[in-house]
Amino acid sequence: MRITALAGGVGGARFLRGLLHGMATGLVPEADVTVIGNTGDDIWVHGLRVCPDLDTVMYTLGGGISEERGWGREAETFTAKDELAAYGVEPAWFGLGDRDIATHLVRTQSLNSGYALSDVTAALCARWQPGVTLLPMSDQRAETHVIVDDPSGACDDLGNPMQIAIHFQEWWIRWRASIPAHGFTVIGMEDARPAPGVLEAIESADLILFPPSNPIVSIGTILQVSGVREAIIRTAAPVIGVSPIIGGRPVHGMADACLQAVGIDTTAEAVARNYGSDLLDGWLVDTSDSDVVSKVESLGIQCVAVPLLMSDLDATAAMAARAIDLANLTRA
Ligand code: FO1
Repeated sequence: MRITALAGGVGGARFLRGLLHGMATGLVPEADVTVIGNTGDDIWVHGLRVCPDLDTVMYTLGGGISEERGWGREAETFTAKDELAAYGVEPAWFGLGDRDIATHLVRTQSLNSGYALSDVTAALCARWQPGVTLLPMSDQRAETHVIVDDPSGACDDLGNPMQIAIHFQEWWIRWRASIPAHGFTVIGMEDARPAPGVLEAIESADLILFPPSNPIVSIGTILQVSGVREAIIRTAAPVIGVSPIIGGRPVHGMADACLQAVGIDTTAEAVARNYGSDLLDGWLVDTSDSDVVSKVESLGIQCVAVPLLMSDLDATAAMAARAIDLANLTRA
């Protein structure tokens, strides 16, 4: 069986770890898994190319992730970051870990030598052996920016706050998504093409999964890459999503801030509606949201309420098993 998953950072990576655990324990049938990773979060920092969502998937599945943070390396130190701050070098707000720097050095040198991001990602994965084929959504640079009121308080001559675009990482890390976002724009998306293997992974899949990643800035960004949404709509394979919202709250990260920015309610139903029945065949919601099952089904998306808290590997594997059950149901 071939499974293709679109994934962002922490939530998506942890779900995929559960999926692989389910395969290892027989709870889930064996499958070749391809992950299409979001690269909209990527950023140049101190001359290094950082790919947060690709690295989070690679480290989480490869056993190098910091469980405490959900990103970056375990047993990490931040000596270089402190030294940079001592020089007054910006951005001081970006947490560049000493071990993590090795990944960015290898990536940056390879990119500067002319290798494509997809080649570099494959080379990095040769070390980490994540157990999946990890593809960037695109080899072209496409970086999510957030439209915010200028944090300096600058206003136009009518007294309205000036709006500026800041890099997603600055909004996410420096401001903790606390300054209201008026929207997102992925700079470079117009020239971004699916990376080699991306469309093939969608077209050859027996099952397509949307893990509980951020539906706007992670999976939503991947869907903006030309041809990706159309390929998913065209495929005969079931497309099953897992709600990242439980009981009106995001499980990881600050998806609520992203949903509010684009005028989508922070509910399991609203996220399913936003994806739409042209994309989704099935949608898993948490048992605490079982009241939305009929509303989601009225959208033409089959819906099941199951425990969605990824409290441990077995619980997450059980979620993956229910996603596969739902896929079989939608095939019927
Ligand atoms: N997230 C933070 O909240 N603070 C950080 O300083 C930070 C640094 C960082 C460095 C490398 C990396 O791969 C991820 C990092 N993240 C940090 C997480 C990252 O901002 C988010 O995980 C994704 O961009 C959103 O999924």
